[in-house]
Amino acid sequence: MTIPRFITVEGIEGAGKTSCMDLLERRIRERGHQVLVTREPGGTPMGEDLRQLLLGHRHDGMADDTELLLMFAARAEHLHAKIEPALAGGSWVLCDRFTDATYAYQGYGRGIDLQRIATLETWVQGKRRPDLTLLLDLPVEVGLERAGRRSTPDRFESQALAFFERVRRGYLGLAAASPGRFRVVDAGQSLDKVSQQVTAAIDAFLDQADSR
Ligand code: Z5A
Repeated sequence: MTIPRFITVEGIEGAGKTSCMDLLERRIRERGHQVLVTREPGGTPMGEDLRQLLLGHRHDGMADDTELLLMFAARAEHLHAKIEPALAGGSWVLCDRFTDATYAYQGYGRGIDLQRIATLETWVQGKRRPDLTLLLDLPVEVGLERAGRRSTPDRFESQALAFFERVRRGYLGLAAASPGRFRVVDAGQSLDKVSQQVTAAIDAFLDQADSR
């Protein structure tokens, strides 16, 4: 029997993915499991190079299809070099963003046909899908305000508010379409309250996995 061990974290900018990832990693390790912590775009030397191309301002006018294909190129390498070997070796995998981000940003945000994304998803991933996805949901203005406090905006953070509204709605639509896989966390609350929701979600998932 295959044990579900592939967990992803999603959300708009400033949703609090960093603290959520730390908490998830801790809870998984406390149960005695090995866990690979990784991110997209990135996770491999080539993926991190592609991340710089995608997030930096050197290619501000990049075509939407180029952006989409680079996301999947980085993902193909990531699956091949890290994710699949880790899962095959019995490790859990905790990934900061995955293909739901492609649907949300390139699909709902940029307006690329979702069917084209689905075709690439099957091509690159075969049957591989996350087993659990935590969606940190919060109002766009709150997320951007939190993210903006930190640094100069990257190529995505420079998008207009309406773009992020579409991304947020896209994420919520994806979660509604796959309620068995998604847990939606109200990330607009205090860090303590967000942590409580994340803890409840991962503990329930670990209980289920450990009882198999
Ligand atoms: N992207 C894409 O378009 N398509 C794809 O397929 C993939 C990705 C995979 C990089 O992702 C970009 O790639 C991303 C989508 C695109 N777009 N952007 N930008 P990323 O995940 O690396 O970048 P990010 O979303 O910008 O990460 P982020 O801004 O670091 O978000 P975060 O990790 O969710 O935020 P955080 O660092 O955890 O928190 C932000 C600040 O808020 C920080 O100061 C915290 O201390 C504070 N914070 C967090 N939680 C709270 C609460 N609850 N209350 C108060 N303050 C808080």
